[in-house]
Amino acid sequence: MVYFSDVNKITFEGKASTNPLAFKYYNPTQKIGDKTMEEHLRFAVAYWHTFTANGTDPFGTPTMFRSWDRLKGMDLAKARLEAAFEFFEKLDVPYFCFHDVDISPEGDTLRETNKNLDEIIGLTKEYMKTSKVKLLWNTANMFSHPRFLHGAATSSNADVFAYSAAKVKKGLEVAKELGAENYVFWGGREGYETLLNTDMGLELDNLGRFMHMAVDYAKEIGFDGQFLIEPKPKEPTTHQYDTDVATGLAFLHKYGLTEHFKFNIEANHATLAGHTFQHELHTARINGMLGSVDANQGDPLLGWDTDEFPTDLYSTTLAMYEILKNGGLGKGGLNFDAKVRRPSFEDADLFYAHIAGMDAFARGLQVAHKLLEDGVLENFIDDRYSSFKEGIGADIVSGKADFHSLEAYALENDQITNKSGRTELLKATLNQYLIEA
Ligand code: XUL
Ligand code: CO
Repeated sequence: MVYFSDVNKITFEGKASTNPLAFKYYNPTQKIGDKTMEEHLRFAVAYWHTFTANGTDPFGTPTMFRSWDRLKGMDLAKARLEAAFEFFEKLDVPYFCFHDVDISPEGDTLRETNKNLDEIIGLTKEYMKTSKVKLLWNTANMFSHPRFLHGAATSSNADVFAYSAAKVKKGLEVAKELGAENYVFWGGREGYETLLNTDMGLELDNLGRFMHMAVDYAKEIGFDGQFLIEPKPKEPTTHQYDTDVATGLAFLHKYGLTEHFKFNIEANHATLAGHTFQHELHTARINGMLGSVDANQGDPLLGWDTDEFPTDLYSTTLAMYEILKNGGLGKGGLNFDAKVRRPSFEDADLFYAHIAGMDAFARGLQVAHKLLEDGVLENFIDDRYSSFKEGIGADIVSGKADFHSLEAYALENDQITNKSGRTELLKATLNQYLIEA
């Protein structure tokens, strides 16, 4: 059946278009440098926000009633899947992402849950045969069900650790079956509320053990997708263990896991951690750990994870700048971990929201490419650090200098001159590029 009968395939019409159901900047076949926009951006639709969310918030009941919502259980899951593939094709996205429970209902037992999942994954595989859409990543939801109230791999209850292992084992089998390019670990309730009842050392050791088991099992079944950790500082727990990229890196180093993981950076998680989106992408990039992106944005006035569609050009431009500097995202992509606002309850809003996000990143890509082509920031930064290219600076970088030679140098050169950092000039130049590039 057809679910979005009012919408035809979304095409690129260019910036002069007034058609709300058309791309103004995202032109999948347009080349930017050596790759097409589609290859650079690798957009993915998030199953949970687009096909299962219903507008519920802590103060109100659902506002969104989709045509498939009249069904229940497996019938609902099957209808959603059909609607999802229609949506992917009309939006012309190359990827999608899901949690196990978004795509298939939980049963009364783990056996029944797995049986449901097998049936839905079989159907998904059929749809994927005739569609160009591929699985960017899947993951296990180990935060919604009450059994996870103390966490999953960091629960105080070993039975929950075992259950979680079974969920991720199944998730990796699904990833292999559907040819997922990545597998994501967002530590939904891996954290704590109070140290009055928490053995943080044991919980983190257990998380390290859990990740090693996952790595071993992926190897055993021959799943060669990229493992991704998605940092977030808080919500739902007060202290999420994978706080930000730097904290995640320390965890991976401590438990000897760095070679098996990269990061999935979410914009709204970055800002919740008190960082910019660019900071998190940059930190991952300079450590060779930038894997994928959950493309959304937060509301600077609200202190929680609002998961809005990304429309802030400043942020998408600087994000694409980091991604281009990274040489692309490899197996990763830009997943819209974003939901339409509660009053945007009509089906058409799902399209408008994705078009807004895709155009914002396409434009960001164009501007970032031009900035790099012209060496605007590169040349400035290169010059700013030029003192490390010769003389005493070169000695510092090469390891030739020590405190003795540096003291001798400083005693002869204590009349230091500095150069301006030119923050305002650079911001004005960035604005020029945003407006005109
Ligand atoms: C939650 C979040 C998740 C992960 C996948 O804040 O971002 O949806 O992306 O579990
Ligand atoms: Co996310």
